[in-house]
Amino acid sequence: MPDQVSAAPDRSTLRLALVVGGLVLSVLLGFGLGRLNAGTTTGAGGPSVAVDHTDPPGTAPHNHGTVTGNDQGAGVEPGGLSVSSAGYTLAPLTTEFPAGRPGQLRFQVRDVQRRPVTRFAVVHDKPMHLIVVRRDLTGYQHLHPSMASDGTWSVPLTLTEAGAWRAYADFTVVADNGGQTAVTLGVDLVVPGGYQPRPLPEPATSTTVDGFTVGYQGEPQVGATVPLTFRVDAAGGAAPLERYLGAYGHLVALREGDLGYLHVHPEPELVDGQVKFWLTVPGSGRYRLFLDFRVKTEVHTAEFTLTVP
Ligand SMILES: [Cu+2]
Repeated sequence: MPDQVSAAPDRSTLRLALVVGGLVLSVLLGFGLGRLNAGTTTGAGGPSVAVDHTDPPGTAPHNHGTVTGNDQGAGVEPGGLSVSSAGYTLAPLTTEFPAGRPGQLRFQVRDVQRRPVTRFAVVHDKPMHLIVVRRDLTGYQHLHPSMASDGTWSVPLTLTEAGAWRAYADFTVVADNGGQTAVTLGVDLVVPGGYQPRPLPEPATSTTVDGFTVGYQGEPQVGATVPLTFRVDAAGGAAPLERYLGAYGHLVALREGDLGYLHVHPEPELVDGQVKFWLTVPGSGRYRLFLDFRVKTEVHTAEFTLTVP
């Protein structure tokens, strides 16, 4: 699998392992924690949930690229809150888009010497995952830009309505020594015009999209890693889910208020036909969940509002 481009554990992984058990477990979320923790406990059972407060914000939740095939990682902060983290800076070439007109988002990831980065690890089938959402959490898009040899990424992008939008670049850099650093950086894009923000929909554990009914079970709570199990039904019963980007589902949670970014991945196989994630939320509040799933080669996104008490 492309996920397995990652080689030996890197320094941050080892550091995570070293601090296990010693530090506060006010964990954010884990990637694939289910492989380490068979139960519904606080997630103290594996190195992936160790929290190192010296980690640069935004890096720890995205260590899924650093361990072979394991998607391990957890962090103390959501990603995407900063344009610069772990020595890498997200540099968009344009940030203004006309409402509803097809455009092109171009950007580079630059290192501390301001050189464009050109070596990225393939994680979940892609070297770059780009999430775009308006600041009222509408208009979600999950895109995969392509990179020119000079390190400039580009992707067609249409921002339908006026307002401030958030773009997240979720990637893993490969350093000259082979070490890998997973980072999610965020930057605002702007669409001039009259902004009509929409209120966040009421919390619900079931929704419909493109003729599918999607629901989940599980009760996320602060400081605990809990399972979240999604079921997708079509008219005739359970929908035949297909792998998309190497997994049966991709879940992004965005926090209301600061748009902190949590990217969670499921267990590698379906569980009773359902997609099972392990989620740890950083604090109480409201989140918008975006579940990408694929049926008959088409990708759909189900959205839920989640309130964490
Ligand atoms: Cu992606």
